[in-house]
Amino acid sequence: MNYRSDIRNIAIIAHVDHGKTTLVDAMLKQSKVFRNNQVVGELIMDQNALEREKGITIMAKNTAVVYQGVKINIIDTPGHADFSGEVERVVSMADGCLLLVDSIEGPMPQTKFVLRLAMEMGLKPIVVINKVDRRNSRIAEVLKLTEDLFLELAISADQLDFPVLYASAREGTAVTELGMKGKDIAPLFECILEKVPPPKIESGPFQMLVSNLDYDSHKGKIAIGRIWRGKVAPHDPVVIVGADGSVTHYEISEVFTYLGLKHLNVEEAEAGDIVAVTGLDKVNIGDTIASPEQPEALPRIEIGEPTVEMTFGVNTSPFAGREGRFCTTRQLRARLYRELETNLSLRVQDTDSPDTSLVKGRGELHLAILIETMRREGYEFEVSRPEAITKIVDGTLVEPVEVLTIDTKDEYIAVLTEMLSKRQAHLTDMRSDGHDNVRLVFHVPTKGLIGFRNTFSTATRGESTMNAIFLSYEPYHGDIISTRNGVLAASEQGIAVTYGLNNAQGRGFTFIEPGTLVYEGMIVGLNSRPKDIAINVCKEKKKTNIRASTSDIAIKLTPPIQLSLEQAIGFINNDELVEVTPGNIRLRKKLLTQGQRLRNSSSSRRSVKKQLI
Ligand SMILES: Nc1nc2c(ncn2[C@@H]2O[C@H](COP(=O)(O)OP(=O)(O)OP(=O)(O)O)[C@@H](O)[C@H]2O)c(=O)[nH]1
Ligand SMILES: [Mg+2]
Repeated sequence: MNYRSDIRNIAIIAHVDHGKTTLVDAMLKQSKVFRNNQVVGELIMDQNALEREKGITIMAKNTAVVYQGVKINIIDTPGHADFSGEVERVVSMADGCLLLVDSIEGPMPQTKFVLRLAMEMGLKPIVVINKVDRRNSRIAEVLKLTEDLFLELAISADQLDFPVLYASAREGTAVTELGMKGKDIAPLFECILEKVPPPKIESGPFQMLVSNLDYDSHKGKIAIGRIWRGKVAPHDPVVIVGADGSVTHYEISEVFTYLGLKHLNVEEAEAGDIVAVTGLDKVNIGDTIASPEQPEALPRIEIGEPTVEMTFGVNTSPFAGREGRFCTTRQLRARLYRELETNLSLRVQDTDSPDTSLVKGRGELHLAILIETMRREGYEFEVSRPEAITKIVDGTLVEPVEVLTIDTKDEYIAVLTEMLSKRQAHLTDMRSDGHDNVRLVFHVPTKGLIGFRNTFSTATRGESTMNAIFLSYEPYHGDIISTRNGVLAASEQGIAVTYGLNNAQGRGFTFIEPGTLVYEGMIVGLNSRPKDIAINVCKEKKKTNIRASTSDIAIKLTPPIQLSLEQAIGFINNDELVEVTPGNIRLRKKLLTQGQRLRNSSSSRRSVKKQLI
């Protein structure tokens, strides 16, 4: 077996926000892949608009730098648990990983998840304790906790022998000994060159596993992956071995490798390298591209199952078709099925209704990102409340349960514990740092977490963080009764005015500004009581000839609560929908008129009575 000493392949893995993308910035900047006057900014790899807005990585991406003549292929991965499928998809390309751990937060549940994955793949780990510049960092303790995690997860003894670096990704420095003054990121490069094994090369006919897909309007589909065997060059004949074992013949158009943010056209690429190839319009992630001489498939990538589902349906509101470019069932279905090509942990299923598809993902955020992406592309549709996915295992109904980690202040312990116990959570750990900060760990069914983030932020005044990650399937714990109040639903179509909204504010909170177009059954606010009520927010003040003493006093409305998309999908109940268009996010009752809603509730009461008899 030969090795390629001129290449190293590494994946950067960690819990969300521990500084992976910032560390990639530091590596790119130091390796001078940019022109001197090029303005590159921060979080360079987070190029997607939603990534930039939310400040998180959503998709795994490749880049590369050259250090002392050695090319280091780098795979940046997302840390949010909802995007774990991205990590599962790409780690097999690497031989080593940088496990980042925040110097204050320490190892988190997602740190454990990604480290386990890396261990199973046999990657050589390098631990990077990051953000050592932060005041209050507790480096020694965090290192000890990280070592404990390795003891728990290591599969072989040599995995316990890992180097540790201390970095400030933001300042672009890393050192090998605590207390040393950091100068640059070179110690990290040195460590990668020394400790990460160079890729093995198998000689023989070409073979590559497709780990990612990209699109280019001129070049078409771009298949990205690692070459495991042989070489590839433009115009080579190849076959694609598909999921069902089918073999399709193609010719490669172009071959690219990575350097910084550039794709470099190359004449030839060889085993051990990570490349992008074009010309294969039917290729999918997980397929093997191979020489026709030896068309053998590599093991397909295994991706964890989705845990939440919601329906995506054609927009049925009275305003349907006004704002979207793509509004039909056919366009919506085609878009959802296209998403499956790259979004591996997503599932789409047809339902009894031809206008509605069931979409399953790894969490509320996973689905919310898809909804936001589609709405920006010009799609218009309606979605239902997310539900946890239950299934029957050995005759028993089971549901997903998650580990919820909350970092908060002592004063919020009581309120959080009470809120969560209503959601069937139980506390499994509580640690205080003696300075008013506390970490609470709960086990909670996924259904109990839906919509929890909204109430969590309000209850802790935005001063706390929460992270949840799938733990296991457990026997169904029973339904959770919604504790949300009723809604204020518009009673007729028109334009909301101050007078009408002021009346609504007498009943609860409102969600819309004066001047907003509303339709009957659209949710315009939250009632302060449990029942829904219909209210006419378009009602103007009656004009009279008599001058009342108060008539000159202008009505001052309380500013409305404006729900973001994620808040909206966490807010609605089962008999409600979120209408999503490029211009608006509206909440609505499924049944629009009050008459329909009353009939429905009395008929459902009758059917319950019947069951009881
Ligand atoms: N003080 C300090 N802040 C840092 C450091 N590294 C990263 N940060 C900050 O931490 C935040 C998260 O950094 P990212 O690089 O986006 O983290 P990430 O791990 O890529 O996050 P995801 O991709 O969403 O999982 C940003 O505000 C960074 O500026 C560091 O070394 N010191
Ligand atoms: Mg990132």
